Amino acid sequence: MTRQIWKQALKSCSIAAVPLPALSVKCDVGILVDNMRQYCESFGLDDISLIILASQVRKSVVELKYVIKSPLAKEISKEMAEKLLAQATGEVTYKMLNSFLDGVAEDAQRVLIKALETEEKATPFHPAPLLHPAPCTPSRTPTPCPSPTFMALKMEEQKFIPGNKFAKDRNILPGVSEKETEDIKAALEAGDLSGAAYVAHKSDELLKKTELNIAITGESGAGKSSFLNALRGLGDEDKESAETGVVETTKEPEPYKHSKYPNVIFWDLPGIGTPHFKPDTYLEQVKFDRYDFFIILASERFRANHAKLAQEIRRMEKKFYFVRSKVDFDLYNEKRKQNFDEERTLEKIRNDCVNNLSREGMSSPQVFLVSSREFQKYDSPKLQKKLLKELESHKKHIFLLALPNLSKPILEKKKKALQRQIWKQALKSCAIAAVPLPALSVNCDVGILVDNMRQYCESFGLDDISLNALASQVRKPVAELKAVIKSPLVKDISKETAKEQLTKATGKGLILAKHFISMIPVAGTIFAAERSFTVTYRMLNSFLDDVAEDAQRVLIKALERENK
Ligand SMILES: Nc1nc2c(ncn2[C@@H]2O[C@H](COP(=O)(O)OP(=O)(O)OP(=O)(O)O)[C@@H](O)[C@H]2O)c(=O)[nH]1
Ligand SMILES: [Mg+2]
Repeated sequence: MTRQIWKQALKSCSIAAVPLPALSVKCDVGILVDNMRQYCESFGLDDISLIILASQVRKSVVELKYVIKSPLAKEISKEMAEKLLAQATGEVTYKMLNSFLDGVAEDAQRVLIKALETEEKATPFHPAPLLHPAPCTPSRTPTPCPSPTFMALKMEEQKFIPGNKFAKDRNILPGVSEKETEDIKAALEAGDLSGAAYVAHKSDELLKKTELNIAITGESGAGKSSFLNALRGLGDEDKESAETGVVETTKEPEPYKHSKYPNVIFWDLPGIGTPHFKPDTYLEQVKFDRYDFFIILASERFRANHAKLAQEIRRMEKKFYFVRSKVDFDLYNEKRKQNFDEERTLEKIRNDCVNNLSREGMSSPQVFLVSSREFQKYDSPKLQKKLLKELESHKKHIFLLALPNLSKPILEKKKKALQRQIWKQALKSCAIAAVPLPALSVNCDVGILVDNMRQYCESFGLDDISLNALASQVRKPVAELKAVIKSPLVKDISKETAKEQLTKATGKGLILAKHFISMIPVAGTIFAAERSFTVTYRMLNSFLDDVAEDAQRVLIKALERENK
């Protein structure tokens, strides 16, 4: 029955609606009366049903009627419906506070992210050559370079499940201990953004501990495993190297540690587009979303699979380098042509990659031309330097990507707790010392709204004191943090601001109601219909609640035994 209320409310507000000036509501009270009666009857609260019930349980009808709080079906009149409508006001204020609270919660999220993100600057890491084997020198099977966590997981899983070898779930912050995660959560719960930032911003430590998983992906045979070996300074025949071959070789993602930074892990992925790894299932099979950064490797032509991989990475808001492999092979083939020019050929390949990626919507794609056979030539030195230089910012990026996973549920929870109080506040504002705001057709005490708006801001840490503390914590000008806040700041919240917010809420309500009202002829203005819709909807809803409770009480009363 609840599901039908909106239809009935609409019917009452549109067809043959009559203005009720005292309530600023237009509706057909007759339709409401019919519905109220129908609710009573369908719950057995009409005279006939009550007489039958009374005789069934051998009690007097009067005794049963005594526990009914709603009017009986035959007593329901137009006057009674109007009285209940008058009780169902306060809806516009309710919406306004709700949407304002949404804005504040989003602001808190943005401020925290802004506070923690850093400009890209020279790396504090000291670039070291990658060209020597990793200190960890594992055997080729089963896992080339297992870290303790990988080993633990490896032992757990006898059977290979692709992508299952990750050390931890990505729902917790990378590089942050459990204790630190709890501290961040507690600070967020207390609306202490600067406290949360303090823990998260001890970033030197954090960055050392943050694990960066770099996936090397591309089509089968593109030279991914060979490229990884070259990057680690190994030949294809070395004991610790990844297996390479002329047929499909890598059948599951394998981790290999960075030679200098153990928390940087390269993942040699199987190739996309073979019968084992069809394009449609590849991303899921290799658990593509679990890697932090990507190197797409392509030999020969730019293909649809490369576009698919690039698009997916962009969709995840992650980054990649595009490596065009086996350029030695291309040059060898081109050499046979009479007007061969090595530089021009390389430029042609590079431009082709950049153009194809740009066509896919990638802005300033990073393209490197390499040969694993002649790894010191072409763009490999540039690629290695760039990778080392950007390690910190890649790590920071994954930290910021993970942060909302932690903070969102907490801020949501906080918001919900405040939300539960809104109806009381809306009522207070509409009842005690309410003042008419003719321009909005709303009666309320704007002062109460102002108090609430300020309280929301403060409890989310968006007041001046908290913002200053946060700014000094993260060493950024407070203006930079304030720039991302869309709601008014605490000190700027005035009665005027509250009125502006009320106006916005009225607008929002109209859009929602228009959707329904557009389906049937509307009497009067859309605004009046929308307002009437919400008010009558509420009234019918609470009336139905009462009737349902009454029915419950009657039934209990009918069945209970008197203690004689
Ligand atoms: N000429 C030349 N050949 C290369 C280069 N890189 C790889 N190859 C050869 O290409 C073939 C495939 O190389 P892999 O490294 O196994 O390719 P992959 O992408 O790992 O293949 P899958 O594991 O099947 O996905 C091997 O025969 C390599 O020797 C290169 O830079 N130049
Ligand atoms: Mg391979």
